[in-house]
Amino acid sequence: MKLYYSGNSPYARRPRMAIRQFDLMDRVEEVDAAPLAAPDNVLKSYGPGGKVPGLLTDSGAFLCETLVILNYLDEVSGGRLYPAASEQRDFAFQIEGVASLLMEALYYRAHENRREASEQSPGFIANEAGRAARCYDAFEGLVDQFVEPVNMAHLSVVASLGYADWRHPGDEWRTNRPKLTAWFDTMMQQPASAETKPIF
Ligand SMILES: N[C@@H](CCC(=O)N[C@@H](CS)C(=O)NCC(=O)O)C(=O)O
Repeated sequence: MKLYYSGNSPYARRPRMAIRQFDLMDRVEEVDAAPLAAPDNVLKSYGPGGKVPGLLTDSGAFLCETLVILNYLDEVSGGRLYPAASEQRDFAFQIEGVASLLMEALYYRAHENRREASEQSPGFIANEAGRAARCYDAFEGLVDQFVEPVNMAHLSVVASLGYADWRHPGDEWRTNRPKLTAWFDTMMQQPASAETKPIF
């Protein structure tokens, strides 16, 4: 299998963390697909999206969308990415859903921020900033329940918060969120987090 990624992509970071945390390094080869904007980028030959992450399976299917890829890797790993017990599994999916929507809110706000001032929508930026703040608060409220062993939802939270550090330092998500801050610092000591953190 081949996992197409680009260096600082927060979305691609999630399957990259998964293959490290859940011992899939010998099953999945990582391929750096940058620069994504190149007209002849290989991703466009595999499907219409042209985005990372993308997973080329051993049967030749090309999977796009982070959550689809993580679901596939969970199967490949024999169910190691998420808890087996239904209550814990449901909770992990709840957390991962919030991590995903946080990442999306951060991603589109970052793009909006980079547009010419005359093209920006202050309303859009404020709405997405508010959504992100609610996600940070939700995690601060739930982090006591992020118990060992590490699962994919935990890694997705780390990826989203790491992306906030890179693209939205002004959010200062650590302020008044001491439990989330301490948990994040501990998680960053794990190889899956440390080896994939964005460089900026
Ligand atoms: N919904 C997608 C989003 C993936 C995404 O937006 N990836 C960005 C990099 S972080 C990308 O490939 N951008 C290239 C482009 O927009 O052409 C997912 O969950 O995987």
